[in-house]
Amino acid sequence: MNGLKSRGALIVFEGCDRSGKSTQCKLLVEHLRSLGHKIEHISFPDRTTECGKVIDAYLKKKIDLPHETIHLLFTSNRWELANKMKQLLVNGTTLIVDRYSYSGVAFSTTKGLDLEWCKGPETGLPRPDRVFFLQINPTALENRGGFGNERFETTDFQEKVLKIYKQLHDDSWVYIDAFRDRHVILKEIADQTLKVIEKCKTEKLSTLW
Ligand code: DGP
Repeated sequence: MNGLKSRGALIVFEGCDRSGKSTQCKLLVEHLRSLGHKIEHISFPDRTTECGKVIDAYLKKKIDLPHETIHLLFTSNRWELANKMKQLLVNGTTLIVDRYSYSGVAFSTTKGLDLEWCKGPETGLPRPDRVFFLQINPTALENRGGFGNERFETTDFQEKVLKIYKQLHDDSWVYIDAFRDRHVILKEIADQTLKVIEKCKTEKLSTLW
């Protein structure tokens, strides 16, 4: 050891709505805990915080807000949890996070905001050690069920979001074919996550972007 305390890994799941992110997060959390790892599961947006309650009302179409305002609220929602995330990471807990800044930028850019402007307020948030991007053809999403009445839950919108996501990938990203059996997907993701956890132990946490 070089004197650094082992830190946890920041693992993020991204992908279009209904691509299976929440299911894979849950399965991965259970799997890693069963192996004895210290794991916390976080989902964005976290609808329980002060910003989260407004976001929830917006997504359920109870209120309307300018694109810029809701963008900044989604970002603030991540900042509300940023200190807690850093503390957990430096204390050796691995975080499995369902959506992150990439969703923030992809959804707002799809609505017409400038991509670089959208990235601005995300600057300084902890940088993921690995992003698993669950790939599925948005037209196949319609058959998965669960497309409800919330904002953005249309195939047309999701196809546009997908194009922006692809502009955001960096070397932390891995594309996962999400149109397979959930346990096959889990095995691929879990094998990679275990390697990332090992590699991060002695690496300093960095920040976006
Ligand atoms: P979810 O709870 O993961 O189903 O997300 C709810 C919806 O909000 C979904 O359509 C994706 C969208 N969303 C998630 N994060 C963000 C964000 O940071 N910014 C924007 N504009 N939309 C987001």
